[in-house]
Amino acid sequence: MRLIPFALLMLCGAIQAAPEAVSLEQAGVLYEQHCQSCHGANRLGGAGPALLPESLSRIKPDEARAVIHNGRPASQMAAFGDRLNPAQIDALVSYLYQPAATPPTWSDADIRASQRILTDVDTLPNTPQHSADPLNLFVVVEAGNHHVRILDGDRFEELANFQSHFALHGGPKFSPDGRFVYFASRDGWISLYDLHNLTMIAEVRAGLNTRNLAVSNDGRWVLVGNYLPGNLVLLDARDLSLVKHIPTLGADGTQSRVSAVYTAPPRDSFVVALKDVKEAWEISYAGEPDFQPRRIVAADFLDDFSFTPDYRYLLATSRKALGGQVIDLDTGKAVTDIPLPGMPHLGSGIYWKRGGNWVFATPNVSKGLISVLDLQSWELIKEIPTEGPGFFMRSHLNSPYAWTDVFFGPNNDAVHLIDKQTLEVAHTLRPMPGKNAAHVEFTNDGRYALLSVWDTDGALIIYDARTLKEIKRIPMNKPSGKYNVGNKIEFAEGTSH
Ligand code: DHE
Repeated sequence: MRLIPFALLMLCGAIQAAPEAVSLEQAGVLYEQHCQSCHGANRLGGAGPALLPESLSRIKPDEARAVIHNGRPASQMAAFGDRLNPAQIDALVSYLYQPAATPPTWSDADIRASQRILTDVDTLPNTPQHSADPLNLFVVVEAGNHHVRILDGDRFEELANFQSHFALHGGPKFSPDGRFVYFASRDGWISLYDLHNLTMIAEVRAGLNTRNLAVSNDGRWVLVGNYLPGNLVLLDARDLSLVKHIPTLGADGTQSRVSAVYTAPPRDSFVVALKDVKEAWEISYAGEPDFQPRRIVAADFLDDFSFTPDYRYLLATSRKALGGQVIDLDTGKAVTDIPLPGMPHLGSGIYWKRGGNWVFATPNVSKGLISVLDLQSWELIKEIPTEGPGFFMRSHLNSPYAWTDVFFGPNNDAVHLIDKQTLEVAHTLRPMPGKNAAHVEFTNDGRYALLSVWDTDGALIIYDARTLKEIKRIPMNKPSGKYNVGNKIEFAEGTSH
């Protein structure tokens, strides 16, 4: 046997230790070996979330690298740092951010095959099987561990706590009687939960990347707006079975993603904003609907939007010029541009009566100010400076204050309470100094306000909405949105749509 000199062995070791560049093709093989069993063939998702560029748009590559290396606490995502070298992890991250070689599809057959009926709703009692007021329940999304908690809004005690699909986003929506709640996850899963019986009824994957959903105010239909594939998916609200998908093609045939879809109760219609063509759609569900969209030509591409209290006008975020635009849903005409220069988060905008007039206020995600508009003249009447850009805003008919967070920047532990008449910041709370305070919702009578401290060691904090005294603190892992059943089904003043 030929002996290999010791120095040569050492050199071989050094060469082996230095990770070689890994091609994207090799990374694809690594994906199949290590990731596919959880994240699905073609990265479409499975027990773990989808890993398409659209699904990863909110995660920076460095974070993705760290998650592959270290795993994700409180989840099934294992650490791969001992099995994959840094070059392999880098290549895997690059691979995940690449569009799939064959563009992913999600057909009607895929939607139908994904539907699961978990409980036969016809076998369940149709009265609340708990002692809490069904119109004062709270649905709380605990984003840090992908759970949902149902709270009794009188005693602030937990009635149920269950796992959700990965990354619920947007407000859950309710059946008109408040019995059923519908959730959408970013990965396109729609879930139907029975609040009377505290049990899950059905789920279906309506798309690969979803924006949000709306429920018709007659309780019959669920309309889901998707980014991937860009379309609308209409479901039967009883069991989430597919009725049909509605392609979102502009008048010139251009395929578009959906920015958002909401219900406009007095109009018996869904209103849809399209992201890639300059159109808003109104889809009536009155009578025996054919769900043919009525096209409204917009002055610009539309992002998120809100309504005036009578649902006649739509206030939409516009990417150009002044930042906002108003569309008259009756005439189908663009009315005016509105000066909203700070990237308004209009879905979080709220309205109230100031003196005798309706005003509308919205946080802005790129500037630390609240824009307040007069809804009669469309004039910007005030820009209220805040300690940083905000995301959410809430009030209640019985509250003198509009509560708004400072979601971004070093002061994200602050929450401002704006006096709805003087339009001045009346109070600033710091519920847990150094931790992000965000998103408020009121009890149905407006007496208490529930606030999230959006942190792994966070909490849901309940305030007396008048004295601002803390009533209770419930520890939670990144509680995000919370939704009061009564406020939601009444489409109450001060809450989101
Ligand atoms: Fe949201 C609502 C869009 C990022 C948490 N968000 C909405 C809605 C839209 C929207 C259109 C209204 C849907 C509804 O309620 O039916 N959100 C967007 C974005 O375009 C944006 C900026 C980028 C994106 O990647 O989607 C964005 N949103 C976020 C977050 O980073 C947040 C803070 C954390 C998360 O969960 O992703 C977030 N969005 C929320 C919440 C609501 C929401 C909690 C519901 C608010 C409510 O009170 O109704």
